[in-house]
Amino acid sequence: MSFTFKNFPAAHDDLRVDVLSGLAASPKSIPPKYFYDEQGCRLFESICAQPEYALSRTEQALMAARLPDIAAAIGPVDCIVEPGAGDCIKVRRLLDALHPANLVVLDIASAPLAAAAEALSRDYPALAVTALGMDFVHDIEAAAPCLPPGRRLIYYPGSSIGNFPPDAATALLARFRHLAGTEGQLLIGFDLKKDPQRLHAAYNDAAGVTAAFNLNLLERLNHELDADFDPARFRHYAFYNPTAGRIEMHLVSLAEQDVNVAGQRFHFSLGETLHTEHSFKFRSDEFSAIAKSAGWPLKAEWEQDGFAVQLYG
Ligand code: AVI
Repeated sequence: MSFTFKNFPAAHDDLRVDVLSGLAASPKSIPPKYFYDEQGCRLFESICAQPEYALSRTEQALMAARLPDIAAAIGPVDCIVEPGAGDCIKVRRLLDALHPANLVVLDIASAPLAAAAEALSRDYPALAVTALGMDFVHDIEAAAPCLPPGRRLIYYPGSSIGNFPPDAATALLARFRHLAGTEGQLLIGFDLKKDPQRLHAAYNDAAGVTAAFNLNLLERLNHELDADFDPARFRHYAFYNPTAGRIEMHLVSLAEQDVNVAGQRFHFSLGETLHTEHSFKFRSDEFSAIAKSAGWPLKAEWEQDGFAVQLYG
């Protein structure tokens, strides 16, 4: 068993700077990556178990059903690289099918990543596992020296790409292209455009878990930035914007109110929204055009019940 962990201090992940500038902007916004404190990670897991939010279940069902085809299309690989690997569970299916010699997992939440990757390395004694705690969106170049030579597969499941605006998504895919090297491939999962009612329900589950996930951001700011948000004076507001092809999540102010954050005061008008997330949905041809502009030619694709997995390289 071989396990290596390296932590890269997050130069671009300053909660205080991002939140203060987002609250000073008009309209107000906070980047969605800040949802994922410990409680946010727990709530996201719970979202994935809600009947209305089929995205993760559908992707895993597709991967299970089509794994032999997917593995055959990928062919032999020496190294799987998973940015945003989190609990390192999804990649196990690919390890079992592809038997690479190396796995490199990256995540900004370095402590949980290290624990999950070390546990995984115990279950795969022949695999060399490297865990890199880093903000891969900005600092992915730092991962390059940690990758072994040979055929690399970048694995980016879960429709995480949908949480980036189109320009940022293209830029991230281009960085993946560079990291993968000349023989590299990309296996990516994303949510497809579908009946807006289904999309609306997925982000407005009856049990209120997505609402709790959204409002937890305010609790996080109260704890970590000495803020005084009253979550009862904000409401979760998520809807599908068909023109932009995305779910928009906001927190709506239910009152005229002032809030203090890290020693600065911000005014919210009644009905004003704090924008917290975009979740873009794609047609498969739309997505392959974006990937192509980032240097990735499409090799194969699979679809199931409103979700797509595409292979590039
Ligand atoms: C992580 N990401 C793909 C989720 C999504 O669907 O955009 C985050 C999420 N937000 C609300 N529910 C789930």
